[in-house]
Amino acid sequence: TFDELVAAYREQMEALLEGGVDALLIETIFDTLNAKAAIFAAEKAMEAMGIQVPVMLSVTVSDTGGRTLSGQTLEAFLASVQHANIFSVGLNCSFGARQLKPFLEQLAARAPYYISAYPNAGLPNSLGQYDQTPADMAHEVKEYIQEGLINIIGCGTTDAYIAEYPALIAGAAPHVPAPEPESLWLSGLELLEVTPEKNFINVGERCNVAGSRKFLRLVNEKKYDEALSIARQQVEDGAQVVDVNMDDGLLDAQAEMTTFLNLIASEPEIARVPVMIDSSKWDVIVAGLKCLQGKSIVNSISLKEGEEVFLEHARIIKQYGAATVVMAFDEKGQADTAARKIEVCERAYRLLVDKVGFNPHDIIFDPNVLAVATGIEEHNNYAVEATGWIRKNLPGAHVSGGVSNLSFSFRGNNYIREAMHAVFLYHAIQQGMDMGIVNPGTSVLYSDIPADTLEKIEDVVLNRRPDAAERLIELAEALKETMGGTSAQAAVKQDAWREESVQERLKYALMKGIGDYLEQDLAEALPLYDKAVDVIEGPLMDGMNYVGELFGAGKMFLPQVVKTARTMKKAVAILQPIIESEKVEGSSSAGKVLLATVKGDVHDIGKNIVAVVMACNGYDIVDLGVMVPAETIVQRAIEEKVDMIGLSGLITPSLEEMTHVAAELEKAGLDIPLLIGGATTSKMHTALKIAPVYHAPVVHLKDASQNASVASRLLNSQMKAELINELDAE
Ligand code: THG
Repeated sequence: TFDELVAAYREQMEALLEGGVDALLIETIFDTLNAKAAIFAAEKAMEAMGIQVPVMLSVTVSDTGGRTLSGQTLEAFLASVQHANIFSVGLNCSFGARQLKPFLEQLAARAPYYISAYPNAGLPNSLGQYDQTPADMAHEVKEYIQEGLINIIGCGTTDAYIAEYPALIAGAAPHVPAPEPESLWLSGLELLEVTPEKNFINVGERCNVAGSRKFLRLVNEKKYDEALSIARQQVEDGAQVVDVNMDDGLLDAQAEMTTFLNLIASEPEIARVPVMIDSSKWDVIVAGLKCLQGKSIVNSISLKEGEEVFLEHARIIKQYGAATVVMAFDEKGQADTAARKIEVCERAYRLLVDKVGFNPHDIIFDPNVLAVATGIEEHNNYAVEATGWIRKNLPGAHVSGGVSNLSFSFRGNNYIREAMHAVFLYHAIQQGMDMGIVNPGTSVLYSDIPADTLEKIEDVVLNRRPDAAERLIELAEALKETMGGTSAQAAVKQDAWREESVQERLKYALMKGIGDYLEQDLAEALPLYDKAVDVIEGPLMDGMNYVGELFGAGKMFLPQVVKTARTMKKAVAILQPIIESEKVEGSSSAGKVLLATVKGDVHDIGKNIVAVVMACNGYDIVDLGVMVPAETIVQRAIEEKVDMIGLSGLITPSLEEMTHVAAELEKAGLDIPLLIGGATTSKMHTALKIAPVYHAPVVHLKDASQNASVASRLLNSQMKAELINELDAE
C-alpha cells in the first residue's frame, strides 16, 4: 500500500541523509504511484532530518511505445510528479542509448528540470551479456550531447563505458530545461492538458452513488465488473475525466473508494483518463489519493470550516500532487449571489496561492450550479456571472460545476433536462467555464433545440423573465405527453464489433479485455468445435497470439495485456466445466507439471497463461508462484512426483538462476524434463548454459502455444527419444 511504501522509503532515505548523501535519486521508476510514495517519503525524511538535498527522478520505459511498466506515457508521468521539488528527471536502464533517444526527447521537450540519462550498453544478448562496445555506445551518446538533450550522463553497464564520456562532454552546451507549464496538467495513463484553446473538459458524473441509482445498486451488490462498465461507458461517450463518488450513508465510503480506484487502475480504457475524487469526507479523499498514479483532481475543499482546515487540506493535496476543486462555500455557508461567489473564490485563491504556494493552474473553482426554476431566487443563474469574473481576475484558475444539478426540478423529463444542460453550457463556456461534471452520454445539442423550446429554456437559464419557470414547466408537461419522458437517445447503441463472426468477436473481446459477452459468445462457438478445449486452442489462442504481436510491435502496453490475460482466464473458467465433462470416463490426468517463476523474478503473466493452456490439455498443474528458490523447486518436484518442471522468468538475472536450478536438479539426482520460457530466455542460452548442467531433457519454448505438444512428446518414451535427438542435433 501507499503507506507501507512511504514508511519503507522513508526509513531508507533518513538513513541515507544521515550518512551524508548529496542527493536522493529515485530510479528505475516503473510505476508512478510507487514513485509518488518515494517522493512523499523524501519530503517527510528531509523535513524530519532537517536536511534538504536535490531529488532526482529516473524512469524506465518498458515497451517500445515508451510507457512505464504500469502503462503511463512519459508526458503523463511528468504531470504526476509536477508537485514535487525536482532537480532532474531522466531515463535509465530500459534499452540502449539509441532506442532511448526518442523518449529522452519527449522528456526534454516538456520537463522543467535538468535531464539525466544512464542507458545500458544496448539490450543484453541471449546469454545476458552486452555486445555494444564502449566506443559504439559513446557514438550514440554523442548525439545526446551534441543535440543539447541532457545535463547529466552515465551508463548502466560498467565504468569502461563512462570512461568514454569526458571527451564528449568537453565544451558541449548543456540542455536548457523547458519552461514551467502555463496550463493545468492532469493525467491518467495519458496526459490531459487543459489549455484555454481546448474549449471544454467533460467530467463524467455517473460513477457516483448519489448521482446514479444504477451505480449505487451495483456497488451495494459488489458487482464491480458492471460498475466498471459504467466508467468505461463514460469514457467511451467522451468523458475526459471520471468523477468517482462513494458517499452514501450505508456504504463504507473509504473502503469502496479504495476498491473502485484500484480496480480502475487495471482497466486501461478507463485508467487512460484522470480521476476526480468526489467526496465530502476528507478521509475518503485521502484514501483516494493513495490509489492513483496519475495527477487527479480532489473534489472538493472549501472554506466552510474556516481557514485553518482549508489550509491544512490544501497543503496535503499539494503533497499528494493533485489539483483541487474549491467550492464557493465559507463559514457563512453556500455562496448564492454572484457577489458572494466572487468574494469567496477570491479569498480562497489568495490563501491557496499566497499561503500554500498552490499552483494557480491547479485550482478549479465551482461557483455552485444550483437547481433553477425552483422558485428560490438566489438559485438563478448567478454562477455564469461569477464564472466570467473568476476567469478574468484569478489568473490560471479554472471554473467547473455540476451541470446536471441545474435541472433537478425537471427530473423525469430527460429531453428538457438535457436541453437545459446544453443551453447552460453554451452560455457558461462563453464566460470561460472550462470544465463541467456532466453526463457525457447526452445527445442534445444546443443547435438542435427548436426555437420556441430554446427561448423558454434560455428565459429560465439566463433568468430573463419572472414567469420563465412557469412557462418552461408548461412546455415540459406538453413534451412529456408526446415523448413519454424518454431520453432523446432511446435506443441503446449496439457496438459494431458485435456484428462480426463469433471467432472475430472472441478475438476482439480478448484484445480489448471485455468479459461481458463471453458467456453468450462461447455458447455460440461451442457447437462449431469438436471439443471445448478446441475453442481455447482455436479462436482464443488466436486472440492471444494477436495480442502478443501487437505488444511486440509496441501497439499495446502491459496493463492492456494483463487485462487480456484476465479475460482469457475468465473464458477458460467458463469452458472448464464443459472440458471436465468431456473427459473420457476413467481417463486419468495427462501428467503433472510443476511451474515456477525463479527466485529474484516476479513476472508471471506468461507462466499463468502456460498454466491455463496446459490445464486445459488435461495436465495437473502445481504452480509455485513467483520468486521460488531452487531448493523449493527441487523439494516440491520430489514430493509431488511431477512429470516435468517449467521455469519462467522475464529479467536477465533469471537466466543465471535457471542454470542454478538445473544444477540443483542434477545434484538431487532427478530425471525430470525441464521446460524453459520467458522473455529473456532463448534457445541459445538454454542450449549453451542450462542443458549442459542437467542430464535430463531441457527444452526452450517460445510461447505458451508450444507447451502442450512438447509435453505430450516428453511423456511418450519413443517420442521423447526423438525429441532429445532433435534437440541435440540442433
Ligand atoms: N459540484 C461538484 N461536484 C459535484 C456536484 C457539483 N458532484 C456531484 C454532483 N454535483 C454532480 N454529479 C451529478 C451526478 C448525477 C446527477 C446530477 C449531478 C443526476 N443524476 C440523475 C438524477 O438524480 O436524476 C440520476 C438518475 C439515475 O439514477 O439514473 O442528475 O455541483 N464540485
